[in-house]
Amino acid sequence: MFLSRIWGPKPLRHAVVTTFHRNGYEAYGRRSIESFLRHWPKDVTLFVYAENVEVEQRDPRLVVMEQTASLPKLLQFRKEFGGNPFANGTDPRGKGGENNFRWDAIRFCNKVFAVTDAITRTRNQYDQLVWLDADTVTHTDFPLYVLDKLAPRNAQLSAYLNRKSYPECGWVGYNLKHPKIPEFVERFEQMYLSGKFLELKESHDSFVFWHIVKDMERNNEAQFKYLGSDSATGHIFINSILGGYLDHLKGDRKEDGKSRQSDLYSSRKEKWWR
Ligand SMILES: [Mn+2]
Repeated sequence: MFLSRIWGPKPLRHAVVTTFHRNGYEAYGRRSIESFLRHWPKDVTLFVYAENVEVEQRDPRLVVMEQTASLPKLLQFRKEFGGNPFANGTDPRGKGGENNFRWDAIRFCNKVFAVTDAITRTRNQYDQLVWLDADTVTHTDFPLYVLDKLAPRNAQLSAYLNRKSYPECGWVGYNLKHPKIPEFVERFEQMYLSGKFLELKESHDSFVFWHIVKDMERNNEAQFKYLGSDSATGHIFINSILGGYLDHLKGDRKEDGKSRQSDLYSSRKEKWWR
């Protein structure tokens, strides 16, 4: 045990990042942070970009940043596209109607600019940065070895929950030591800032992420680690290894504080799910 600590591979250093606004903090963010502090390994840091809300928890593992002061590119994007209906839920091709999340770049770009800023900020001190949606609850102690196992390694730039269509980006692990990570950051930001998102079939963060990583994979710029399944549809997060430790309260599950039994592909043994 001690010898492997001395002579074995250096343990990975992990950080986590999330964001929420005032209502999000009250509805799920507060609980998400509390459950993180209770159940995650003691040396994992949580970075939070908080929009117009004071986070009440205090902990050495919790770093809270004020969103608008920290993310000038997010403000720039909102200023430029805030009044554009095609960045606010309207299908630029006129087929998908209005108020559809698929074309709501303004709503989901918070995640994009928070994660790109966090990658840049944490790149020198950590090995893996995990994007974790704030509408998640950690229900069971999350062991460090599982976090290590989930992490992208070597040529893998990211580890994500793939499924039949665009991935589930409630959890995305980034390999901060990958040589192409600064380029990924640049591409993710520029897809939005340049207006190129308007040319894609959909423009929420998960679709744009998918577009970039598939392109990088095709061009042999990077490899990826698949945490989901290409044949899976629906609620892949809680049906993956992550469901043993976390729940993801998608949509109206936020009101129940828990996902539904019918969200599970097959029954899970953990106490949370019984
Ligand atoms: Mn979510």
